[in-house]
Amino acid sequence: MASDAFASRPEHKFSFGLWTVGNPGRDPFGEPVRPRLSPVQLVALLGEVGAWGVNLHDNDLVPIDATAADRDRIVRDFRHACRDHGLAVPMVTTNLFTDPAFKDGAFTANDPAVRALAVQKAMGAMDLGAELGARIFVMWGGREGTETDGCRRPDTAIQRLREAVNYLCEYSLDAGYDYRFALEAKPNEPRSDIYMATTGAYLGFIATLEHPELVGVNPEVAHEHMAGLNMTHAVGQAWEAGKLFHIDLNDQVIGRYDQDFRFGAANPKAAFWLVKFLEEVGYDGPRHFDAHAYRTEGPEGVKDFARGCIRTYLILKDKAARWAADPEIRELVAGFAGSSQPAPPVGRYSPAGASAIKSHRFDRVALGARELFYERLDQLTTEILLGVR
Ligand code: GCO
Ligand code: MN
Ligand code: MN
Repeated sequence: MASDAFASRPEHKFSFGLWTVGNPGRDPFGEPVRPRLSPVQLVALLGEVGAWGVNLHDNDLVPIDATAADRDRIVRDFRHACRDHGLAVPMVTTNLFTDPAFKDGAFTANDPAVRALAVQKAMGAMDLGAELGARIFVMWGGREGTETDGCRRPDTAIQRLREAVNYLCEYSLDAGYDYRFALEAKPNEPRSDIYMATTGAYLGFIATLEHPELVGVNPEVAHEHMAGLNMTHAVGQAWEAGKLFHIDLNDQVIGRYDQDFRFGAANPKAAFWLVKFLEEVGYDGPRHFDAHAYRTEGPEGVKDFARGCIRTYLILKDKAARWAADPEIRELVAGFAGSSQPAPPVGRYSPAGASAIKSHRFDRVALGARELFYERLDQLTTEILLGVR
């Protein structure tokens, strides 16, 4: 039965943030449209829709001004709820964007006291996550950016960011937390321009850290699409570098405001290539949905949204298996996979190999004349996605 075929199982590792299903539908033009659910209620909701994990910012769970006693009570209730509904807490993060103290950035802010506060808050979030069993710490620098570049030099910002990430890596080691840090890029919103606009920018930055082995990336579909980029290519580079520590699945029309749509809602074909890639390479980290329901929805619509994310992922996974098994597609792929004429391999450089390549006589005209049939391939893909194949 179709409903069973696309039911979520723990090994799929589908997770949601408290802030996603808990989003009350406020936007820059309008007030909340849904009642705010408590973390314990949200855990119950996630259990009901079949999620495996729940992620959180420190302040999604513990209010920024909570007393130590309040904190402990809230965390205890939350842990019990997670246990009762069978949910893991795979990832935590820290909110360094809501409080006015961070209006000029957190780790990159000009004021050293703000930078120290940000580090303090991040260490507190790491303590909280460790208590909940989280092993992944996401860092999204929502306020790490500018409206006017007169405020600081961009290289200074990067140096400050490096200092903070190095510091937090040391803290994780010192405390025995065993975190893997996943850095999340976004080109803009809420700042006009955010430093580290793309996943590729972070991959370059990671190589400059003191503990690059602890640090990877958290690519997000919507963030790459906001920049007009190809998410699957970004994920491919991260994967190939051994840096795909986490992933934020959602959707977004290219060129629009930060939409955070249900996974696959805007660009199902792009979502298909992404799922196909993740499944082919055997990515086994959390499949985290960082999205929220339309503002037209109430509590039931939020569940429709969450179930839709999961279902679309599993439908696309099924389509990817169909794609790989399709005889016509297999034949096309076999046709372009191999060499059309004898040629020395490139491989690793050697003087003998180089002279073999230099002296080889290629039939360049035949190479240019080779027909590839990608039109046919893409049409077959489209037909699989449209359900007629
Ligand atoms: C956004 C981001 C955030 C982060 C979250 C975890 O566009 O607001 O995607 O949702 O993923 O703060 O760090
Ligand atoms: Mn986002
Ligand atoms: Mn995100």
